[in-house]
Amino acid sequence: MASSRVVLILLMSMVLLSSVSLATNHIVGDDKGWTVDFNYTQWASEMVFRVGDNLVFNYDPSRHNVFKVNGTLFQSCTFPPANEALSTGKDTIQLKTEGKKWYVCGIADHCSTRQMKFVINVLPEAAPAPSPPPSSAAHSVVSSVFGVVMVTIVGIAAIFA
Ligand SMILES: *[C@@H]1O[C@H](CO)[C@@H](O)[C@H](O)[C@H]1NC(C)=O
Ligand SMILES: *[C@@H]1O[C@H](CO)[C@@H](O)[C@H](O)[C@H]1NC(C)=O
Ligand SMILES: [Cu+2]
Repeated sequence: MASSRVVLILLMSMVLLSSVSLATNHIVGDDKGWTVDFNYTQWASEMVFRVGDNLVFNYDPSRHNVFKVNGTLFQSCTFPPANEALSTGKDTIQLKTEGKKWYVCGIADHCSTRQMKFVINVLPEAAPAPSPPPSSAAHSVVSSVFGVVMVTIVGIAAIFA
């Protein structure tokens, strides 16, 4: 009796949480970070990028930088002006629009021969269940807060059930 109620509550919580859009932080290169001779093409092929997600570049700023480029510059490993590089060593880029985005390192031959380049395809924000509403920051916050509040209420109900 008690345990079937707990299972039901867990299922309800999962349904609620699945309708909440959560932004993901994609750590480029995972534990390796942004460095030479890591296959970022492979890394990027293993994940789904959505509007609202973040790309996080962790690297040694004395050795690497980050340029967002277009497809033409990407193919030829040519770079925008140096002052347009990200170069703090810990750069977060929010993915604000759908479509292809290209990233390279602009130092030495890291793009052309050391694999410091990758392309991603950003998909629309995960739509909350029934009708896909226009995406806005306010909406995500409201639905997140709603989900958390509901799960909390359900959890409290479980304790007193
Ligand atoms: C990186 O991974 C991709 C996808 O798995 C593969 O096609 C490519 O050959 C790899 N590049 C290198 C230099 O190993
Ligand atoms: C890519 O950017 C370069 C430099 O800003 C520009 O000259 C070129 O036309 C762009 N190519 C495309 C396909 O947008
Ligand atoms: Cu580099």
